[in-house]
Amino acid sequence: MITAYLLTGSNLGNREGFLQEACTLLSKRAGKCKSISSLYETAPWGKTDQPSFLNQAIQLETSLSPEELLQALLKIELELGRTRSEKYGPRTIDIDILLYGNEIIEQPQLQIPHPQLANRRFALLPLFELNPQLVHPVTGITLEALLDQCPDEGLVHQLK
Ligand code: PH2
Ligand code: MG
Ligand code: MG
Repeated sequence: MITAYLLTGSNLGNREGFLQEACTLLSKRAGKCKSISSLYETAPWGKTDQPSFLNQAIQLETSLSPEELLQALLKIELELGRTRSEKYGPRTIDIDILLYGNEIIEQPQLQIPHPQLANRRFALLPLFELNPQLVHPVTGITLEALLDQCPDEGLVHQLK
């Protein structure tokens, strides 16, 4: 069993409903959701002229390989109405792998840790809520220091 950390996000339709559905489907197909962060209302990052996001981090205990996990996430995204048109554009659901144990994976379709993790306060804060002890597997920098150094000044508001 490996502990992976995922980030779900939605900025279209019933955002909270999509995040909940994603959790339900993850529990059925990908492993056990050991802990789930608060919901965070977050300013859109990368492409700012779109609705704000709800984001949530999930600690998942999984026996799937990273590639199997990615395939399971993509399938859930499709089932929840995800379409891909523009980079960083609006979506009903996005499920990203932030960390998979301490593994480092550099493939065209799969990069772990998530390559933008250190640049995204909307990912770092929910992750910090779940496990403040985490260390970035590539740089060895603690999550706390990553948050201190994070250049992203977008709003990240903890809801519930
Ligand atoms: N995801 C993106 C692009 N921008 N902004 C926020 N606040 N939250 C996201 O999950 C997000 C984003 C691409 O995956
Ligand atoms: Mg994403
Ligand atoms: Mg994604």
